[in-house]
Amino acid sequence: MASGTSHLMTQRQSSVFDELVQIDEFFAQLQKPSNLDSIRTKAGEFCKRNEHLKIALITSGGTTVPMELNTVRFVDNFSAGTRGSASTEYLLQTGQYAVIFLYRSKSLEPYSRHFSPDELLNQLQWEPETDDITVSSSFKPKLREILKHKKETEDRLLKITFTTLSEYLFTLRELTLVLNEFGSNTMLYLAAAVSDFYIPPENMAIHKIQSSEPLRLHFELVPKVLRPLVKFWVPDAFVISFKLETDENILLSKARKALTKYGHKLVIANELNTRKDKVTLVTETDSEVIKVDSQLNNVEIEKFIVENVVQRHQDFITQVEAETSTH
Ligand code: 9Z3
Repeated sequence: MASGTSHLMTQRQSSVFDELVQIDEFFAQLQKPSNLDSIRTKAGEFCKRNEHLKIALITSGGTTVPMELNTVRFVDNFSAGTRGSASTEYLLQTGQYAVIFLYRSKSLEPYSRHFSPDELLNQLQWEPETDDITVSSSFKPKLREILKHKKETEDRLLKITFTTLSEYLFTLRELTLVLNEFGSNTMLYLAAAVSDFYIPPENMAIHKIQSSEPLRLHFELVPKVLRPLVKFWVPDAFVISFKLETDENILLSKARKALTKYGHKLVIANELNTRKDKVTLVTETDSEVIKVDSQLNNVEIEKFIVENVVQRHQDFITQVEAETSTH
């Protein structure tokens, strides 16, 4: 009996060890971004400055997967960054959070997402006589509202960009080193659409692939970093992941599977074409649907998602505090 148990323990320990080695090996073969130290310093200072608040890391937008080391071509995905940028605004507006917004370069950002550069230009008039620039009066209420929110929250927002899959993964890991210090006060809201596939640098063409013949590419699976993230990088944080499918029939079962596999608190399940109108919040014990008619009512579903997760995070903190005070 005793030897059976110790054998089991050894097996379990070795599988955790194997997993860590596998993740380390995966990172070791990727090109490390050169700005990680400065990101860590900036994030550390930002969190210190805001330690009277809860801290959220919101990821947003899609990662690229390069096809060549000297990259001309890459594989990308659909994500516009609406979910992440809108959620960041609503979370900041609660007044309870400082937010690190880790987003795909050139995807949507809080506040500026409300208009394209062209829309903004069309609302400005240059007066040749006075050389003055004026803003259309019909546009002023909307602009005023956005500028007001931007000003009220700018000290609590830190924006960091990524483009490639490896930039995203390295930066995410680096940020968790900072966030881990803040324990259950930290919320991770992982809305970025991160590639599941990549070409290992050792298998990648060095130069632009020539178009002299048809092309067949082989992608390897990206190891699931959510597992070490939940288990080792930020074990005390409130972690929320998103699950995206195009087949509604498998969405909830996949979301539940993710929850069991990674052991975090909440999976927000969405289907590609209805993602602006419906999400399902899946926990270990139940599920809750949030539904809006975004077109008809001019509302954003992120407002309700954020209200919901803020409450869940608070309940989590209260529970952790109660548990620590009884031990
Ligand atoms: C999401 O599911 C996000 O809600 C969207 C938001 C990417 C759909 P947009 O940026 O879209 O507003 O246009 N994010 C996570 C997608 C994802 O890749 N999840 C992985 C999966 O489903 C798990 S980590 O396997």
